[in-house]
Amino acid sequence: MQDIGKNIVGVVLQCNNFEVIDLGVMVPAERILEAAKREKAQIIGLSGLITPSLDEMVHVASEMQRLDFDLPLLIGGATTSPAHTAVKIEPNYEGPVIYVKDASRSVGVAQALVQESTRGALVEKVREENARRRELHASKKRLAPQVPFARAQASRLAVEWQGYTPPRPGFTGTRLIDDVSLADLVDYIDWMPFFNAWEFHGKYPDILTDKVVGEEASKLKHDADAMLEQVIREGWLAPSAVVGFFPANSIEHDDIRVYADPARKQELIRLHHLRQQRGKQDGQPQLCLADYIAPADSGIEDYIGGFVVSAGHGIDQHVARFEAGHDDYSSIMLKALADRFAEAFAEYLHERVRKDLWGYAKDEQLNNAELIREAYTGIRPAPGYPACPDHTEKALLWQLLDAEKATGVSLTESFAMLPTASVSGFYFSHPDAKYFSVGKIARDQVESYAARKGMTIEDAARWLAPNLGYTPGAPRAADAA
Ligand code: B12
Repeated sequence: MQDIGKNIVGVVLQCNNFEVIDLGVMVPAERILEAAKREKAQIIGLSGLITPSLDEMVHVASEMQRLDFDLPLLIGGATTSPAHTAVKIEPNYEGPVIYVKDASRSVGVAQALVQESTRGALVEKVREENARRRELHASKKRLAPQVPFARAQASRLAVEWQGYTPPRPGFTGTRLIDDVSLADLVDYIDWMPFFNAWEFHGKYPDILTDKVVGEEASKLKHDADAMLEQVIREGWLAPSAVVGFFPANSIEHDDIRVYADPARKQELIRLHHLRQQRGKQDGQPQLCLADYIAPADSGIEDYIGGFVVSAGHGIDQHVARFEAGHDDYSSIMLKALADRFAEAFAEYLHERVRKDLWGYAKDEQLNNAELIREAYTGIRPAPGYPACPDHTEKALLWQLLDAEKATGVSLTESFAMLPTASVSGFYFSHPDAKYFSVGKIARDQVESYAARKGMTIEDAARWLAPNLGYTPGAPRAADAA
């Protein structure tokens, strides 16, 4: 698995005379700590792209404590945060635990840590900051009242179902999408995240003419275009995708029953969703994705879709080639392009779904900028994103689409997808469907969710950790009300 953030930090540190030993991704704590001892490391760094890695970081910290390590532990990556580092990781390890926001800052931090004269002051400062964050965190929870789950369900989105006929997809079941080439996807690329990966911030294409960084950004784009052209010409990456549509209805407000048969007699799979519980102004609904699917008792025949796309097949051999030649720039460039192709594929396929495969927006005419602005009907939320933050639902999506067999994309134990340059999600067609963030949820919803999923409450709380509006294990009376 290729995590660009981690690669970039490695390269930046190497450029500043640090020797970096990159152990790869999803490396068990045991191997990390063995390697640190063997190589006489001065610092251990962990990178986390999706939420399940956050838990693993806590585990690594506890193991460092158990095995009497005293090395500094650096924490970085897209889902990590100063708060998580201070509240969840540091309490498990007496050595220094330091959150580093981006690659450029990692150099100053690493330099300060390896020098006796500066180490003490930095460690002291970070300890104080972490303690302050923990205090802030503890006080904040009491300021975030949540609506009881039953009340949140009662104030769900009031969709006018009577008189509404959900669009019927062009087919039900799954379909392999094997007629798409990389060249078809180029126009769907959103370039801004590509520039973000290289630490350029602003808007695309304005960034190319920016007074300060324009020249550098243009050079980067020029190199990207050259590699893009070669990747397409020589077929370095093999796109693969599967899409499926199924008869479905929401049940008990928050779950979605997917039927095995058009007569809707037999349940194939039940998908579970989470509902917003934050207090809102009168009349504002507490949203849940299941609100966008007609309830079973309405008698209305609704549908849900799902997809998995990947642009990562074939990448490993080229990355290995670049790495063997110590060409980190090309290696990171290729990974960044593969990620762009994966996102572009998701965008392309969604358009094809709207216009043809599901076919509810046959006359839609949107350009790339409008696509990026999501000015279309219906949504494609991805498990792990804010509207459906539970990564474990990917297991059900995979089952529904027989996704591994169809696309070669597999799920790791922590529900990361391999190859990395892959995106998966659900399709909702209802015109009211919007992206939203579930945000913090209360204990009553986690209990209900665990029961609905057949999980223990502890397991559900662990997977939903970033969304918990209470401290698991603390007395119920301490929950915000
Ligand atoms: C690009 C991107 C992707 C790419 C892949 C990225 C990759 N290869 O690394 C693609 C399109 C494939 C993708 C897919 C998915 N993504 Co995504 N993705 C992003 C996005 C937009 C940017 C991440 C990125 O590459 N940034 C650029 C790099 C350079 O930055 P970085 O990782 O933060 O690293 C920097 C620093 O953090 C730091 N750093 C990093 N590591 C370390 C380590 C140390 C020791 C130090 C000191 C510093 C450090 O230095 C780096 C350089 O400055 C983020 C949102 C965001 N804005 O962060 C979502 C995000 C990471 N994705 C997310 C999700 C959910 C997914 C999917 C699960 C969605 C899905 N169901 O399909 C999949 C998972 C893919 C998989 N293989 O499992 C969520 C994760 C949230 C969560 N709760 O888990 C995010 C945060 C979006 C969101 N707001 O919800 N994604």
